[in-house]
Amino acid sequence: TSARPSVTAIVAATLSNGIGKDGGLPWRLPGEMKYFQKVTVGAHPSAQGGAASTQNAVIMGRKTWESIPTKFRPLANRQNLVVSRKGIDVSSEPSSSSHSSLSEALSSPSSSASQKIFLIGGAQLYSEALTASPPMVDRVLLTRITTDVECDTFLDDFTSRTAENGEEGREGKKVWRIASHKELEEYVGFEVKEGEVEEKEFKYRFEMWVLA
Ligand code: FOL
Repeated sequence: TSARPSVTAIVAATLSNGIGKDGGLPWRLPGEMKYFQKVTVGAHPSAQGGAASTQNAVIMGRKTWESIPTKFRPLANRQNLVVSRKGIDVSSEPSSSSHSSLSEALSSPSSSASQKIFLIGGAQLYSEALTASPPMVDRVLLTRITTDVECDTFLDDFTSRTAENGEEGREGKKVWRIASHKELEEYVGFEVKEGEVEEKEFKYRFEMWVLA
């Protein structure tokens, strides 16, 4: 009967909801990756190297864990929770733990002790969390990549489940709405470029969606 923790998904997706290709990201965008790092570590300077309980948690599936370059793994200054049905041996990794399901990860002490909890992928976990009723995430930090690029892995199309699309009505059923840029900045705790960002041959914009 413990309360569901508030969980934020963070993801970069094309207009076709493409998020991955060949087991990795379809692009290399250092500026966008810096945004991911800054958001998930937290603007709070004391989070850097601070006690585990003052850090944020990042929850990810086993394939996403394996997709992170070994030199960046575990993601620094964050509690890393890896979901794998079979279990994965992360016992030699600092700040890392293995969990048999998303709900098990969410109810673990490393989540409860964390400041903010981020779901960082991949497609299987995003889909499980977004299609559950009620959804297991109540906020999505979506970087919308408006340049077309080939992908073989896709995000559940949660943004079409809005009041405008007739998903409302039934009492208490929550729908997704896009937050204002100011709300996004208040949530992440730092200034974020508004509107179209250009990096290499790509264009994207930072969005936040909330369940309301
Ligand atoms: N969300 C967003 N907005 N962009 C992403 O690229 C993204 N990627 C994932 C999940 N959510 C995302 C999953 N994939 C690293 C690599 C892959 C990855 C997530 C993180 C990674 O190496 N991160 C380092 C930064 C490394 C660098 O500076 O290049 C980190 O410390 O966060």
